[in-house]
Amino acid sequence: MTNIQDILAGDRLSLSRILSQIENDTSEGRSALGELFPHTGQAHLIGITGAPGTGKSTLVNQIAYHYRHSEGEGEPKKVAIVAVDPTSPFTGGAVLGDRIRMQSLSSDKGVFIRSMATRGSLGGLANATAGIVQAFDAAGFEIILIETVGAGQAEIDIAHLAHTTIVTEAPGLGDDIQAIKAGILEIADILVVNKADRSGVESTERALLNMLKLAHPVKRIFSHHSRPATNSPQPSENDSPIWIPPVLRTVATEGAGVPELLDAIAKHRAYLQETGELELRERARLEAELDNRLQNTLVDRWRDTLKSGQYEKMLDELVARQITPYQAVQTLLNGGKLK
Ligand SMILES: Nc1nc2c(ncn2[C@@H]2O[C@H](COP(=O)(O)OP(=O)(O)OP(=O)(O)O)[C@@H](O)[C@H]2O)c(=O)[nH]1
Ligand SMILES: [Mg+2]
Repeated sequence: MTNIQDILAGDRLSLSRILSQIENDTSEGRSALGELFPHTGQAHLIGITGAPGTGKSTLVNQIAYHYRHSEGEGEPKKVAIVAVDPTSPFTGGAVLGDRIRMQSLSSDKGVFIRSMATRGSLGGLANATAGIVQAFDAAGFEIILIETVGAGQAEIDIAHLAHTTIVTEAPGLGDDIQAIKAGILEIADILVVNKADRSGVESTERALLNMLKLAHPVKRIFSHHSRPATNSPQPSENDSPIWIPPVLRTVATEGAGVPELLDAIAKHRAYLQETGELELRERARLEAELDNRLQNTLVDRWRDTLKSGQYEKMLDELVARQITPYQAVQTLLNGGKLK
């Protein structure tokens, strides 16, 4: 059995073991989460999402490295990294890009890297990720970086886990920057144009700024124009500060721009705290998890009550246009009889 005290005390082996139990949603994992949960709520959760290949993993490694090595008061922060559905091996690019730094990460006891496989339902992945993040939080990791790929519902769900969401872009991924659609821009607290060593940075930056103007209310646009663009909270007309997502440049392979990125993260956290938004996000986050788990549990329970083939039969009838989707739902919920 897991010794919860060992995990709370930061024992890596116990933590690693329980992460697998949580990921597989076993009863041991569930009961451990039950004991760990009261110890959560301390970590700053940072989501990093963006199109494939924009350099998220490399950037995440650099962010972790800088949290471990930047000069600051006190001990360096403990950092956990959760890579959700990495399409390329997590450290692949980064190890090639910056061998020495990343070696120092993998031997650093203050860093824990966990890759998650995509399996099961969307909701399942979001729940498993939420559980993993809670375990890291309870184990005393102060910074938790969550990397997801793309702009699908899974990323949006997982982004809702985070306090600060960073969306990455890279020049040359086509003028079809629409790849990051308005949906993903809405969740962005910080926009990063990575691979700033490549040509086309300016046009990518410009495209992002234009999309920001479209995505944000008039008041924000006004404020954007009337003040120098900074990433600090800015007073709006009614004097409650508003956050304008800054657009930053990085070269993740070299670490350029990463200190400024850490700065923007700190400013965003301060903004969340000062405005009370942190509590609101915390509440929304837990509500999303509650909702998600409730839906999954209800649907699972209900599926268990279906006779085998009943669902498929209903789908066949639906495809054959014999019933409507609404009728199909009614029928399934009514034990197979059309009301
Ligand atoms: N020139 C340049 N290359 C970079 C930069 N950042 C990352 N790369 C390279 O881009 C490639 C992809 O980097 P990753 O960090 O794996 O990108 P990712 O977004 O995590 O990729 P997926 O997880 O597969 O979506 C690797 O070869 C990196 O070395 C950068 O700032 N400049
Ligand atoms: Mg990656």
